[in-house]
Amino acid sequence: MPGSPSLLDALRGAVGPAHVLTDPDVTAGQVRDWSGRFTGTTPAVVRPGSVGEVAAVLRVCCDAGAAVVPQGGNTGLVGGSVPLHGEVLLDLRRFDALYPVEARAGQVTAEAGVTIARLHDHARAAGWEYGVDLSARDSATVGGTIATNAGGSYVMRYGATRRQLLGIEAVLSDGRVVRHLDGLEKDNTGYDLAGLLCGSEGTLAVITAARLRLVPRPTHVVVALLAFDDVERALDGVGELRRAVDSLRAVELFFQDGLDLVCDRLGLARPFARPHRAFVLVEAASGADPTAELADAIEALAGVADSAVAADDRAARDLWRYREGHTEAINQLGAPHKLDVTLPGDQLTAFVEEVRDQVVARAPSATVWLFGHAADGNIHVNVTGVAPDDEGITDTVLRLVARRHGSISAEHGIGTAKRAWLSLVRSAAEIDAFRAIKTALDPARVLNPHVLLPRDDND
Ligand code: FAD
Ligand code: 2HG
Ligand code: ZN
Repeated sequence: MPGSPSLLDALRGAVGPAHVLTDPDVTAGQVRDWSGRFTGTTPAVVRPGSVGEVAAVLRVCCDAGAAVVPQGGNTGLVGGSVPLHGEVLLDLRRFDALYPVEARAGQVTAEAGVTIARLHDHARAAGWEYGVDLSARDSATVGGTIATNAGGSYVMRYGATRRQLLGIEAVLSDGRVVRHLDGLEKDNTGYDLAGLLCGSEGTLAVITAARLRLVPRPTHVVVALLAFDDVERALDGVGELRRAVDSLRAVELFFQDGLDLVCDRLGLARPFARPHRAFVLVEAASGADPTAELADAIEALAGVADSAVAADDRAARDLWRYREGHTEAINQLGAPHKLDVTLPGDQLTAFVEEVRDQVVARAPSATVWLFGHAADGNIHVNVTGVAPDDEGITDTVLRLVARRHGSISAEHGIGTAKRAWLSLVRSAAEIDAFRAIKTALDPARVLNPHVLLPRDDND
């Protein structure tokens, strides 16, 4: 039984008493998610330090009928990394080994608990770069970003996490280990287990290490912020920049209300003298200076009301802060509802106009914040001023998205927050196939049994 002395004793036997934490004051930060919307309880946070220890913990939990939630940096935003049903919490951060960059192949092997910031530093020191970046980089881990197939700001150029993944080491729910870390670019030997585990949100296996592809480190990076007084013009500008600027690697979008909030909450100066309707932040990166190419493309755009180009790294970081500061600034207003959606390009403007109206029509106390990765059609809809358990907000937003043929998760995953809506975008046959995979790899439903798949009779 979860929490029983025999379970705790067996867990202590598996990883050593120092790595089984039961004091609620000590585990408080790990049972609550980053946004503050989801809080659970756990009999124990367990911190294995080797593949053998992960296997032992899973066998103990399997025998005791105790479910397990794997956790990395706990920056996930869909309630998938916290024990909402009293599960054992498996903290993977002791898996922190980072191996030398393999220069011939442009690859590296990293353990699951390595943070994305550390991975970046490591790759850069060897003249390479890791193609996934996100503002949670100081906490988010290799394992967590694989489990969620994290996106971030450079997807338009390098793809999401799955595209970086060449191999994986993981522990299955019965304790058996799958390991395929040789990093062969060409390797057609059966099912792509790494690709399957990527985006599986801790429901199929515990990821312990990965072989990752690196990209050449650009020597020149230019960042610019463009202001528009019309959303359609801003989005047309995104398409035009993608066509004209080869070296583009990020195109981000936000609005005046979000910019005001970020400036007020984080104490930043406003970038322009007067307010504008929409802002597009662009980053170009290359082995040759892309400044002239970017400046020419901006000059040719219709509807640019104002612009700022960063003259150095510090100024570039300051411009990024206006975009990356949104999550932190919004959280200061209270636990938000977060819906990370993608829309087809021709639906974005209409969606941006209607989603605010429809959410406020449903919940008059709500404030809607919109920002996102414009090049990917990925809008982050954040809603504050409503109760954390008001599921009508999720329902309103996700139904609008489905009606416009979008996706209900661009990059954060389904977690517990959106599992009831998966059938809006996945057919019964697809969900049956998901369940068959889950049952094959985790028949005892030990791993994150309340995440991703819609509720069924076993819940
Ligand atoms: P956790 O939050 O600990 O876990 C996330 C999920 O993965 C859970 O379901 C968990 O059970 C599972 N999991 C974790 N580790 C393992 C493992 N080793 N094996 C198996 N399952 C595991 N996401 C984006 O995609 N793009 C962004 O731009 C982005 N920006 C963000 C900015 C901020 C400020 C914050 C707070 C979050 C942001 N996120 C973003 C969301 C989050 O950072 C990502 O989902 C990230 O991939 C989570 O990594 P983590 O290590 O924190 O995982
Ligand atoms: C981002 O793009 C992250 O900044 C977080 O995906 C989005 O806070 C959010 O909703
Ligand atoms: Zn994002």
